[in-house]
Amino acid sequence: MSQNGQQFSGKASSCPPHRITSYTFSTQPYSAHLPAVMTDLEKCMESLIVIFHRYADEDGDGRTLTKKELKKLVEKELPTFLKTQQNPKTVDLILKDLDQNKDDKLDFEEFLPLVVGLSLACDKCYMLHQKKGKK
Ligand SMILES: [Ca+2]
Ligand SMILES: [Ca+2]
Repeated sequence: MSQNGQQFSGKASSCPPHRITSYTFSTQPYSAHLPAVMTDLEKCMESLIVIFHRYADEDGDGRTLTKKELKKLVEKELPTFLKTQQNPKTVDLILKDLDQNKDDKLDFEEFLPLVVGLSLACDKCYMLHQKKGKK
């Protein structure tokens, strides 16, 4: 792992203003004392990171997803989402949409809105489903 506090703080300063800056994030607690039992949410966060790097590491640069890596990630990890998209250029559109610094790659911060957006959509379905169930 090449993650360290210094790298993170260097990156944070270049963050667009809409990103979270009001908290102090440190990579220390998680790498220093991994809890014996992780909560569900912690497991989700870990999964996100692990999955991102599983695909991002393929070209030797684990910090970013190239279009090829992103395509593979979406195909393998989000097949249902991909099926609902009729557009064969879906991956191009995702990349164009999320690539804030226009380097044709997605770093982890740029990748997260995809997961957040899909989670929001899923939550709406979940709520609808629950409402239907109650009736
Ligand atoms: Ca990569
Ligand atoms: Ca980028």
